[in-house]
Amino acid sequence: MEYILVREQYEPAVALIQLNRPKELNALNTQLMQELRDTLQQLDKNDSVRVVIITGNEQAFAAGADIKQMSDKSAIDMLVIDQFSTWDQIRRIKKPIIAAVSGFALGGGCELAMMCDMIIASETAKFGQPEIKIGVMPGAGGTQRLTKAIGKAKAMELILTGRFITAEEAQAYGLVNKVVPVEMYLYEAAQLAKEIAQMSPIAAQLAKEAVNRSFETHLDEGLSFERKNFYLTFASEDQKEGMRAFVERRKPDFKGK
Ligand code: DAK
Repeated sequence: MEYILVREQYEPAVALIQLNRPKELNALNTQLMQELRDTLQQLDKNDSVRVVIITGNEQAFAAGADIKQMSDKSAIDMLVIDQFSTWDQIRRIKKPIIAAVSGFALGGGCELAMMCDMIIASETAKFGQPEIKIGVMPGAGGTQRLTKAIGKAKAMELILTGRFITAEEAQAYGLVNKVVPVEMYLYEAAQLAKEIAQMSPIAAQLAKEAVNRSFETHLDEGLSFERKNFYLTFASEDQKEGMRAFVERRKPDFKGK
């Protein structure tokens, strides 16, 4: 791996992926995205990992897709390169993913953060979809996910002006879960990850899938999908253990079975 660093047991059952192109503010080139996809797919299959954190560095989560790599491409070049398949594969990761964001989360960087399940931000984080300033528009879900997250008026403003919002604004609009001082954002993300890692990984996976369905389908279909996955949790030993532990007033010991 050239552009990402991986710590498989950053905390017990919590893996950390660090985007690592600091000189380019973690601009997401094709290779970085492929490395990220491959790593996430491996961690998804690794039973000793239950939650993944994706982070950058203090200066940048990611300042967008690599503009230098894209700048001279034609529409057909972009079609043939088909970067969407990599992004789609990342979207299908089953384990919970937390983005720990400091500094710039712009364009594809903001879209990557929004593809994660939750965002913990440092006070210095800046979010935006500035693609319009370079003559394009969001291409990896920004028009959809930002609109669902913060509503039409604000999403339209950010996407049509390319303005950035601060971490505090992002929290007020519902884009991020929590804002903390810069020395704390990774710690805070790890605390959240550790809490989730104690839950049944089966229930967590099914619940993540069902929450995501609410974005992707109409309510009727989402509810029936949620119901089916809810029933399916009852096929797991973890459901028995979890409910039994509650009744017996002790901590559950989830085995992922
Ligand atoms: N791409 C390539 N290099 C970048 C970059 C980017 N997005 N952002 C920054 N860099 C590089 C700079 O070129 C500079 O490199 P050198 O010139 O030193 O070699 C270095 O990082 C430091 O940047 P600055 O010198 O500009 O630093 P400043 O602090 O002055 O400014 C900034 C920071 C973040 C405001 C500025 O760098 C900036 O505006 N960056 C571009 C932000 C942006 O427009 N982002 C959106 C890019 S378009 C797709 C999936 C996704 C996408 C498209 C398709 N498919 C699946 C098909 C997404 C598209 C985008 O994200």
